[in-house]
Amino acid sequence: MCRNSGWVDVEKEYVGFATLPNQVHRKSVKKGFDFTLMVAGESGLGKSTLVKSLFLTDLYKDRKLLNAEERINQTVEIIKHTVDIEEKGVKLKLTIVDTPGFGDAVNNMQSWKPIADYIDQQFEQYFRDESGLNRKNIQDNRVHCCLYFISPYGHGLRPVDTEFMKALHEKVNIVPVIAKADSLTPIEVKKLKERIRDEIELFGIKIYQFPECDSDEDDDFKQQDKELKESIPFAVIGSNTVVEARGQRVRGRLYPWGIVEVENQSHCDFVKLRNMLIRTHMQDLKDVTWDVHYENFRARCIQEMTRSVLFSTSYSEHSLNRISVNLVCITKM
Ligand SMILES: Nc1nc2c(ncn2[C@@H]2O[C@H](COP(=O)(O)OP(=O)(O)OP(=O)(O)O)[C@@H](O)[C@H]2O)c(=O)[nH]1
Ligand SMILES: [Mg+2]
Repeated sequence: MCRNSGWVDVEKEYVGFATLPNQVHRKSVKKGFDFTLMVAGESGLGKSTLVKSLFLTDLYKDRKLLNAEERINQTVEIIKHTVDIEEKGVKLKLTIVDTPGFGDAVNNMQSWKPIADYIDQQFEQYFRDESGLNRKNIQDNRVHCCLYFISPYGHGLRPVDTEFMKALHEKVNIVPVIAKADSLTPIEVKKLKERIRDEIELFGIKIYQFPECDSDEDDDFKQQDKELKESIPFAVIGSNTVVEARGQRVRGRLYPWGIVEVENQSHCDFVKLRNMLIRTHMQDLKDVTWDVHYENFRARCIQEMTRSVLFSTSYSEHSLNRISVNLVCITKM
């Protein structure tokens, strides 16, 4: 490097790699982000309403409402919606995977199966694409988070909830939510949350764990992080209507006795959930999907492939041995 080049003196203090975060930032913004959110749970708990409220987009314009008869015969059908959202020049390709009708069938104990298969299929597709020739333009459809809706009317988890979560906890980040929290008083919400948390532990269900807060974070952040962890399962309310409350137009539900505001933190945890999904933990949800769930899937695939190769090799060796034994017998005859 030339001493006269003008930037050498500066070089001692500033080589330039401090710009790396900016370079990464620019590149990511240019590329855009993607996030896949799945909603699952019993039918009618407000899944579609909530995702629409979360992302302020009408994902369900073309929805065909099923009549009562169709609902009874309805099997779990998975619908994928993709929307491109842009905010301050940052593009987000958001995919919502809705699982309507879950819990409608007479035997609900296998309702998790098509959902588990769907998640596996996305992993499988990615695994195949990743091992293929054109790895640059892989369409990544892996599910990063599954909001699991729990009924507010029960006394905790139902068998179908535990079955579902246990079948999926090794495949996807499960975030449990108490649906239609406006049907519960604050004390009931508190009790139900405690009960659900206890049952999650009792049944060994591994829901999404928020990462530990760094010790050098400021106190405000630590407090927020603590509150977030204590809010699990988030008690949510969804609404797609705008109502007038305290002189302001807000997203809420109008009842004869008053208004429930979706974005009022003293009414429900909607804002906490949205902040967690969008502002604070989107990248971590993606990282855990990559590093834990996809890695597990990949390891299982490779193990199976190795086993089948070994089996076919030993099988052919075994067959060869048998052939040579037969040949020896024939020649001896
Ligand atoms: N009280 C109350 N009602 C809600 C809430 N969210 C949605 N609803 C209502 O519940 C009904 C069902 O809502 P959906 O969003 O269609 O429920 P879903 O879980 O998507 O139902 P499926 O698609 O059949 O599985 C609608 O009448 C909604 O207006 C809520 O937070 N509180
Ligand atoms: Mg729905």
